[in-house]
Amino acid sequence: MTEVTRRGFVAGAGVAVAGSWLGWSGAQSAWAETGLPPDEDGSRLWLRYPEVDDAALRTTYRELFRYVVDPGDAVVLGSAAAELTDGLSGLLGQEVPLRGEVDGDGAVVVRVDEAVAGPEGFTIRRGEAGGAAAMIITGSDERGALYGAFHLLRLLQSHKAVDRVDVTDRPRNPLRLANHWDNLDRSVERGYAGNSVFHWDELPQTRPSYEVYARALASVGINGTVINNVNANAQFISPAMLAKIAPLAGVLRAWGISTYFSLNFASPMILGGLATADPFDTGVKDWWRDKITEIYDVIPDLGGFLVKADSEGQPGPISYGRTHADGANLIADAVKPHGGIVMWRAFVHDFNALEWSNKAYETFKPLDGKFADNAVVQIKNGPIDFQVREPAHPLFGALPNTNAMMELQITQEYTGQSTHLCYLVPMWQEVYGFDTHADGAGTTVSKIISGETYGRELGGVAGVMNFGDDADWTRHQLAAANTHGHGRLAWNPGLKARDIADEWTRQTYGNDSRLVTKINQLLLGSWQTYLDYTNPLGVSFLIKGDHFTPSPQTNTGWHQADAEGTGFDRTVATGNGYTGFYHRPVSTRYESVEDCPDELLLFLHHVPYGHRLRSGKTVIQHVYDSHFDGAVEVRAMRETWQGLRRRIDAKRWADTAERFDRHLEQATLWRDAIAGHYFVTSRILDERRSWVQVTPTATSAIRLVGGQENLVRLSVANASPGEAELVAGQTPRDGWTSGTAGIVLPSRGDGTLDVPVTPSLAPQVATLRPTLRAGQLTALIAEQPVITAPSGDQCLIAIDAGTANSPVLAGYRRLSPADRWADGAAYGWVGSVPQSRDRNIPDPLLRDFVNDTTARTLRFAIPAGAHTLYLLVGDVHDSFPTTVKIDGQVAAKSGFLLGGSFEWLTIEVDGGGSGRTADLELSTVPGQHWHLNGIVILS
Ligand code: GCW
Repeated sequence: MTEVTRRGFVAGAGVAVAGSWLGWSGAQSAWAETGLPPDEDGSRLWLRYPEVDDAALRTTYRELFRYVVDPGDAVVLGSAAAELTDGLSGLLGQEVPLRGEVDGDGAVVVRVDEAVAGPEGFTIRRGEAGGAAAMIITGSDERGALYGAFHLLRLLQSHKAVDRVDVTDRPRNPLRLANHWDNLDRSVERGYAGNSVFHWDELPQTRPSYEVYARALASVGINGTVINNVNANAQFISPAMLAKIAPLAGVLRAWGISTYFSLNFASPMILGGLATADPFDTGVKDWWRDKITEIYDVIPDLGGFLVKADSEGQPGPISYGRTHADGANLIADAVKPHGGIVMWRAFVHDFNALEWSNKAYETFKPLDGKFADNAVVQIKNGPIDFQVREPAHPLFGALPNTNAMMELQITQEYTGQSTHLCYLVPMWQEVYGFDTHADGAGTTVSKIISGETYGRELGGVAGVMNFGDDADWTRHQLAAANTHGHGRLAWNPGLKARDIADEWTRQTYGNDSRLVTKINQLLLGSWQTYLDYTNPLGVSFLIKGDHFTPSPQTNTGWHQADAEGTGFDRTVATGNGYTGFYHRPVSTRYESVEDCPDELLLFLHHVPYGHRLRSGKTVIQHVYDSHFDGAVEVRAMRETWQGLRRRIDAKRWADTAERFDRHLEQATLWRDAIAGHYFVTSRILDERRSWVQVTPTATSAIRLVGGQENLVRLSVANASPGEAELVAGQTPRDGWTSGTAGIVLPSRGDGTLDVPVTPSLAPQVATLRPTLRAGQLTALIAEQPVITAPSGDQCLIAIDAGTANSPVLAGYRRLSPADRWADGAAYGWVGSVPQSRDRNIPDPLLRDFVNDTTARTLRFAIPAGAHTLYLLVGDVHDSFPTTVKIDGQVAAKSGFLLGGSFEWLTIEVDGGGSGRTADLELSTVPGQHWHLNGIVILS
C-alpha cells in the first residue's frame, strides 16, 4: 500500500473541520433572524452536522463528547477521527478537538481490535479509557472503525439517546460497490446530473469534492468504486491516465474505498498493438500480466477490474471461440498475484426482445464452476435491464459453484431519471429477499450474493451511480436517498426500507417530526406510484430511445398489445421457456396464469384484456385505473411538498418544488400515452371514465417548413360512450401561428385531423403539444417532436448536405463530398473531403448527411453583414457531439444525440462590408463520426 501518513492527511482535513463547523454556527444565527433555515444547495448530501436544537439533548451530548483521542498514524482511523471532530463540533455547537491522549471524561476513542465483530464490523460502547469515561468505537479493522464513527454520527444526527449505546454491527456483503458509467470526455452514460464527478482533465490535481464523494460513500459502508464506464475506453489504463488517477485513488483510500477500473477486452490490440485479444494466446496473456503489474505499481491496493464483454458491441472472448469463463479467467489469473479480483458482467444480449430475458441464463448457467476463485459474475437484478418491475434474475439461483454479485441501478435510467421521484429501496429489497429455492426454501438472493449459501468468500452488490457534477450531486435532491439506500442495503439487506428512509431524511433535512413523516411518505410511496402511471403488471420498455419519454408505439414487441390482449408469453408451455429457469415452486407459480403474481402477469403471460386479476378487475380496467390514479397520486405528492415550504430552507425547497412540477407534467404524459394506446388497440371503454385522445401519428420527430403553413396530422379517437365532436389545434408558441380542425366521431371511433401550423422562420427543434376540445370530455394528449427548417426561398442560402445522389429538400442546394472549394464558389471542401451516408427514410433533409471520423474543413462564403449561421446535425442512429470551429476557434458543439434526434447549432458570423470566406472545421471525439445535415442563413 502506498505510504500516506496520517499526519499529512489530517493536516489537510483539520482545515476542513474548523471551516465547516464555523460555517454551521454562522448559518444557525441567520436562521434565528429569518425564521427559515439558512439556504443550502444540497452539496453536503446527508453529511450535515447542524447544531442539535433540543437544548437538553445537546447538554447530554456535550457531556458525553468533549474531545476525540488522536488514533495515531493509521490513515483510515485518521479519517474517522477527523469526521468525528468535524461532526461532533457541528452537532454540539462547540469545538470538539482532537487531543493527543486521554485527558479526562468525555473522550471519544476510535481503535482497532480484530476480535470484535467480523470483517469491517464494529462495536460502539461506553466504557473507560485511561481511567476516563469514554465512548469507544472499536473496528475489527480500520474500515470497521470508520463505519462505527459514521454510525455514531448518524445516531446523533437523528437525535437518538446514546448514553447507553451498545451497538455491534458488520456488513453482510464483502463487496459493496459503486459503478460509474463515466467516460473520458466526462460525459456520463445514463447520467442525469451533469458531467462526471471526476475531472480527468485536471487530475493529478484533486478537488475538495472528491473527499465529499469519498465520505458520502464511506458513510453508508461502500468500500469500492469502479470509476469508468463498462463501455470502456482502453485509454483509462494507459500510463498517462494511471498517473492521473493515482492521487484520486489516494483520496478514496483514506476513506476505505478501493479503486477499480472497467476494462476493454480488446486492450491488447488497442493499447498493445497485438493482432488478437484471444484469451488463449500467449502474447495476450503476457500483455495482460505485464499491464496489470504496471497498474499495481501505480495503485498497489487497487481492488481489481470490471468487464462488459460480448454485449452491445463490446469486444470479448466469444469472437475467438472462447467462453465468458475463459475471458474472465484470463484477467483473474493476471490480477491474482496482486490480490485483486475481476467482476465479469452477465449482462449479455443482442437487442432481440424475444431472446433478451433468456440470454444471460443460457450463456452463464453452463459455465457454473468454471470461473477462477477471484472472479465474480455480476448479475443485474432482473433478466432485462433495470426496468421498474422485473422478476429477480434466474441466474442467482443457477450458479452454486461460482462467485456471484448483484448489479443494481441507482441512476434512474428507466425510473424517471432526475425528474421523477422514485425511491428504489423497496424494489431492491424485494430482489434481495426473493427466495430462489435453489438450496431449499429460504435461499434468498441476499444469502447467495453474500456468499452465505454456498460458503463463498467473494460476493456482494454494485450500484450504477447517479452522481454527477451538479452542485447537489443528483439534480433531484431526493434522489440522493437512493445513493444512500444502496449503501445501507448493501451493508444489511435486512434493514427496513422505512428505517433507511427515515435515517436519510433526518440526516438530510433535520428532525422536525412533521417534515420527517411527510418526506418519508413521499419516498416510500414513490416506486408504487411510478409503477402505477408507467408500466402496468410487469410490462417493460414502454419508452423511446431516451428511456424516458413514454411511447408504447416504439417497442411494441415488449408489451405485445393487440386487439385481443397484451403481455409477453415467457412460459414453457407456449412461450419462450423463461419460467423454466426457476426452481420449484417458483417455476410452477410463474408458469401458471392463475398462480402468477399480478404484478408480473404481463411479464410472463399474454392474456386477454378481460382476464381478471386478484383484485377482481380486468386487465384493461386495471391499466386505466392505475394510470389515472397514478397521475392523481403525483399531484398529491406535489401538494405534499408545497406544504413543506416553511419547514425547509428556501433553496432546497424550491429546487425540489420545481422537480415536482416537472414530475406532474411527465406523469400526465405517461397516463395519456399508455391509457390512450391501450384504448386504440383494445377499443374497450373505461368503466369509470370517458375521454377523447390524440395519439402520435409518427413516433419520431417530423419536419416542418419554417415561415410557411404545414398540415400536422393528428390521430384522434373517442373513448366515450356517445358521439363526440372534436376540435384539435396547437398550444400557442412564440412566433408560431396555428389553426384548428374538427371531426365528429362515434363512440370508440377514430380518425385523423390535419391541423394547420406555421412555425416561425428561424429553425428549431421543438415539441408540439396539440390541444383537443370535445365539450366536457377530458382530453388525453400525446406530444409530437418536430424539427423546423426554413423555407428555402426565405433564406440567403439554404443547403441540404448528404450524398451526391439522394434527394434534396425543395428550395435547398446540395452539399456532398463532391463539392470541392473553387474560387468564387458559395461553399466547398478544402483538403480531404468527408464521407456521406443516406439512411433512406422519406424526409429529404433528415435522410442523409456528410460525416467523418476525422476533422474536415468546409470553406464558406459569408455574405456582407452580420448573420446567424444555422447548422443541422443528427442521425437516425445515436450520434456523438459534433464540434464546429470557425477559423480555428470552437464556435458551437452539439450534445450527444439519441437516434432520431437532431440539433440546430447557431453561430454568429460577420461578412464585413463586402463578404468574406470562413473555414468551418467539423470534428467529434476520437473514433466517432461527426454529422452535418444542412446549413442555412436567413435573409
Ligand atoms: O442499461 C443499459 C443501458 C446502457 C448500458 C447497458 C449496460 C453501459 O441502456 O447504456 O451501457 O445497459 O448495462 O451495459
